[in-house]
Amino acid sequence: MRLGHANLDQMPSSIRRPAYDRSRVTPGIVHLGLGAFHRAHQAVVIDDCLAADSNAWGIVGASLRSPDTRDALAPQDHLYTLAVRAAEGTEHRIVGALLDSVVAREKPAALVERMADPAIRIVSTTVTEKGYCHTPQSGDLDDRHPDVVHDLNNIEAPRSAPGFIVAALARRRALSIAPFTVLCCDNLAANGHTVQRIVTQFAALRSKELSKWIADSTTFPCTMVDRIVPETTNADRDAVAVALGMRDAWPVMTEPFTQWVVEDHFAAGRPDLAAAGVELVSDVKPFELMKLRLLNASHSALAYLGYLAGYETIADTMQNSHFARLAAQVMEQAAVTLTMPAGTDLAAYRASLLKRFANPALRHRTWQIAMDGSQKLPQRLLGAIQDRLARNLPIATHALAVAGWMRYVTASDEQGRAIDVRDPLAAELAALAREAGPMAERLAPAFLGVEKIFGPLGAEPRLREAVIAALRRLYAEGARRTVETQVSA
Ligand code: CS2
Repeated sequence: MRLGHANLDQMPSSIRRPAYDRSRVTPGIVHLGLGAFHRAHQAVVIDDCLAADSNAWGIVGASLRSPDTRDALAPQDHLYTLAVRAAEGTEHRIVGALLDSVVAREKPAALVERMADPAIRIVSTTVTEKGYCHTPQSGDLDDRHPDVVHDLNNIEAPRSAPGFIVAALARRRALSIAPFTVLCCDNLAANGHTVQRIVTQFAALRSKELSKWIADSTTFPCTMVDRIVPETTNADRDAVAVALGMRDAWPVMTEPFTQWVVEDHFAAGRPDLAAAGVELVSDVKPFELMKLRLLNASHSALAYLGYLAGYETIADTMQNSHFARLAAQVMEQAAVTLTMPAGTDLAAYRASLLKRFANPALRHRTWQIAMDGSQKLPQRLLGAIQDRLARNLPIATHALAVAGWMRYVTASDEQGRAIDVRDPLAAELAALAREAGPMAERLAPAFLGVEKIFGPLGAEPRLREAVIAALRRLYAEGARRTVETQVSA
C-alpha cells in the first residue's frame, strides 16, 4: 500500500495527520528548491499554520532540475512523512502543506506563470548556496555564470532561481499585479539582503525600471533557519514503511529541534507564523551570524576533518572527545566575534548544538556537509577569522578547519583513495592541487589565492602562516592525530 489521501485513516492512530481539510487549502506560496530541508522545516511550519489559521497558504513546490521529488510525491497526493529522530525513539507525522509540485526544467514558462498568479504572495527559496549564482565572497551576482547568461537571453524560460524570480516579478509588473515577498531560507550571510542585491542586479541587466520597481515594492526579509536534515536513505524508507504500514517514496528524516527566525517585513501578507512557533523580529542578522559561525562553522570543521579521519557521520565524529572539543572550540572562538541582543544565552546555545551533533539517531554524513565548501567557507569560517585577526586573537582552530577543507578538496584521502568532491569549483580546485602537489607551503597559498572564496583575506600573512602550519600537520600526521594532539579533550 502507498501513502495517499485515501489511505490516511489506515495508518496507526499515533501518527499525526493534517488537522485541516486539505481540499479547501489554496496555494499562497511558491517554494523554489523542493528538497528535504524545505519539507522538514518551512513546510512543517506551514502545516501548523494551516491547522491554526486560514486556508490560503498552501505550498506549490518547484524542483529547479530533477524530477525525482515530483515523481515520488505526485502519486501520493504530495503527502509525505516527517520522521523526527531522537535517541529515545522516532515520531512520525504526515505533512499536508505541499499541494502540488513543478519541475522547472520541464516547464519553465508554466512555473513563471504560477509565480505570477495574484494568489501567490510569498516565493520562498532553499536552492543551496550555489543556487543564487553569486560570488559568495562579495555577495554580488556573478553575471558570467552560465545560468545567468542563459536566463538573460531566455527570460521567458529561465533556469536559475534569480532568473525565475525576476521573470515572475517582471510579469506581475507588466500585468499590474502587486509583487510577492521573496523569502530566502538558505544559509547565506544576511540572506535577505544578499538575495535582494542579486535579484535587483539581475533585473538591472534587463531593465533599470524593473530593477527599481523591485527595489521599491518587493521585500526580502532575512531569515535564520535551523534544523538538521540528513539525506533520506533506502533504510529510512523501509523503517518508515514499517511504522506507517504503507510505503512513502520520499519521507524526510530530522531531529526534534527546529528554529525559524524571520524579519517581519512581508510585502503582501503572511500566514500567522508566530502561532506556529516562528520568532518574528525586526533584525535577524545577529541570529543568522550566530547560527552560521557557531552551528554551520563547527559542522564544516567536523565534516572535513571527520571525513579525513575516517568518520562516516557527525555523530560518529562526536564520539571522539577531541573532535567534540574541536567543535566546541570553533564555537567558543566564533562567539566572541558576535554582538547579540540582550538576553541571548550563547553558552546554552553552544551546549545545545553539541548535544544535537551527538544525536545517535541521526545519520548525517560528513560527506554531505562537506559539499559545496567553496560556497560555504566565507560566511561560516572566514568572517570569524577576519574579526579575530582584527582583534589580534589567535586563529589556529579556524585555520585548522580551513586546512581540512583544503586537504579534502585535493580529492584524494589519506589512504590515497579518491574523494567524491561535490563543489561548483571542484575542477578548478583539483587543478590547483595537482599543480601544487601535496606540499602545504605550495598548496595553501595556491588555494588562498582563489579570489572568489578568500578575497583580500587570502593575502593576510597571519592566515597564510596558520593555514600552512595546519596543513603541514594534516599531511604529516593525518587528520585524526592532528586533532587529537592539537585539541585537548
Ligand atoms: C549543514 C547544514 O550541510 C550543511 O552544510 O551545515 O545543512 C545544517 O545541517 C543546517 O544548516 C542546520 O540548520
